[in-house]
Amino acid sequence: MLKLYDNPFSPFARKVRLVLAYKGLPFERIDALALDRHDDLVRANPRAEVPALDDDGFIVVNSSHIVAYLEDRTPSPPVLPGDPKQRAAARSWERMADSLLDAVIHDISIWGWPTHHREDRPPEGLYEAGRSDLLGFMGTMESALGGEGFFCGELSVADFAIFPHVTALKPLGILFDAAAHPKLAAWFRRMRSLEVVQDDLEYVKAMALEKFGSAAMPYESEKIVWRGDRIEWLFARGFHAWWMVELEAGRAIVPSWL
Ligand SMILES: N[C@@H](CCC(=O)N[C@@H](CS)C(=O)NCC(=O)O)C(=O)O
Repeated sequence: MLKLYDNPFSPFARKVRLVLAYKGLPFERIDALALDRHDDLVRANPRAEVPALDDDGFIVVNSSHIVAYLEDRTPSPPVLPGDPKQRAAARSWERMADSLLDAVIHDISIWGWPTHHREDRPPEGLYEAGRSDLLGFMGTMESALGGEGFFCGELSVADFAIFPHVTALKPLGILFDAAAHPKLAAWFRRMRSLEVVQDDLEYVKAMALEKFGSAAMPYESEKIVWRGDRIEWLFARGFHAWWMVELEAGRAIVPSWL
C-alpha cells in the first residue's frame, strides 16, 4: 500500500491527500513531523519535509513531484486537464500556491500557531504587507475564475493546491469580500461541497483536537523551519533584519539536502 509521510495541517500534504483520495488510492499515513518520527522522515527525505510518498519502497518527495508521479501512475481520474495550455496553466497555479500563497500565509501566521507559543510580537508592518499581497492575489484569482467550474475548467491540481491555503485566510482575518470576490467565494463553496474535500476537512479537525487537545505536544515548539520561498518573501518585503535575529537566536532552521 502507498505510504504517505504526512502532517494533518501541512498545505502540501493536504494537496497530496486530496489527489490520492480523488484518484481513489488508499494510503497509510505517518504523522511524520511528530518528533518521534523524525528519523523515519529523514530516511525518506533528507530535507525532513512532508509530504513524501513511499510506493512499495520507491520514494518521491516534493508535493508537485508526488502529484506528477500519481498522475503518471494512475492517470484516471486525471488531475491535469487534457488541453496543453490548460495543463500548463494548472501547473502554474500549483506553483503559485506552493510558492507565493504558502510563503505569505506561513510568514504572517507564526504568532497564531498552536505549536509555538511566542511571546514576541511580529515585526512592525509584517501582517499588513502580507495582507496586502494576499488581497492582491485574491484579486488575481477572482479575475481568473469563471462563474462556475474550477480554475482550469475541470477540477484539477490547481484547485487542490490552492484550496488548503485559502482555508487559512479566515483565521488570519483576511475575508472574502462578497462584493469584490464573488467568484472566489463561489469556487470556495464548490470546493467545500466535494466529498474528498469534506472528508479531509473532517480529518484536519479531528487531528487538531487530538494533537492540540492534550498537554503533550508531539511537534517542534521552539524552532521554525524556513524554506526558500518563505525566506524569499520576507526578504522581498524588507524583513531580512528580523529574520537574521531569528537565525542568530537559534530559532530558525534552514533545510538542506545534505
Ligand atoms: N516544496 C515542498 C515543501 C514542503 C514543506 O515546506 N513542508 C513543510 C510543512 S508545510 C515541512 O515539512 N516543514 C518541516 C517542519 O516544519 O519541520 C513540497 O512541495 O512538498
